[in-house]
Amino acid sequence: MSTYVVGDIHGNHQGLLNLLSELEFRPGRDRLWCVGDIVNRGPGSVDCIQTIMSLGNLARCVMGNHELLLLACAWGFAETVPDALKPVLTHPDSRSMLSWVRELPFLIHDRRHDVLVVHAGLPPHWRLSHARKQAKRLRNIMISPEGPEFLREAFARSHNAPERLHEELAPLTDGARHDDGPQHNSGAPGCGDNSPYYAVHALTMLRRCGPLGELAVKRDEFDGPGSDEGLEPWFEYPRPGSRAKKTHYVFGHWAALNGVERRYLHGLDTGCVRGGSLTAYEIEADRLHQISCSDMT
Ligand SMILES: [Mn+2]
Repeated sequence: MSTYVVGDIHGNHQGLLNLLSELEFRPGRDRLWCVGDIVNRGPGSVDCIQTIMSLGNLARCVMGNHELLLLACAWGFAETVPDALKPVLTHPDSRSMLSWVRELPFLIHDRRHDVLVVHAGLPPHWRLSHARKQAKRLRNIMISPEGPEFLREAFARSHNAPERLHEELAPLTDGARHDDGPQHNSGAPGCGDNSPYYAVHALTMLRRCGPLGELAVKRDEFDGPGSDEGLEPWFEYPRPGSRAKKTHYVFGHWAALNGVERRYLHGLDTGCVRGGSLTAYEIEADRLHQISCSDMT
């Protein structure tokens, strides 16, 4: 059995099929994990979801910001509904696809190989145990009746008022040691590290940040190299408790980097929907696979 973690697919279903064929992927034996953003942009969002769902328990996917956008569209509070997501919303099987998306975890940790999969990143000051706790809590909120209201508020903070995002979500310096309560305090200002709004932003949107997870003020600046003074990519900082541990971090979301490959760091977004390539990390073999998508756009 092999486990392949696939980078941001973004509705490029043909790319996914080509990659699976290149990997000689064996449904029913091999495992397919995804870093999220399987939908939107490309024309094959429905097919991508259905192909991955069809693998049953051998497929796992973490929540990406575009999966959250899909839910926001379905729940009626997205500012605009992207054309590429409309076929999911109007499909006869839309209900089962949307409930599958709603239940996606925000983080996967394979203890056996010590591989952690997240869509965007982990704030540098979070211990792995804290990240796991935050991710679990987010998933519990999302599948609860409060899920839509939570996401609406998360979008409002993250998208509409970035200056508030910065003020309200700047984490407390000792935040990583907080014990999390069972409820989320929606509407509570300044809740720092215990804010699920900070956590959802970090796990699904983070690129550059400060050493204590401070976020950039303007969203538009997240992507540009060197545009956030004093802010480094989240993975450049030392992480507490990680000196002796050799956790492999696998992430997507940052196509502008065109992939990151270091000993314990695997950035898999290589822009497959924009004519780049689609990349997979094979966990057991600790190696990358890549196919070109340049003839598919
Ligand atoms: Mn993304």
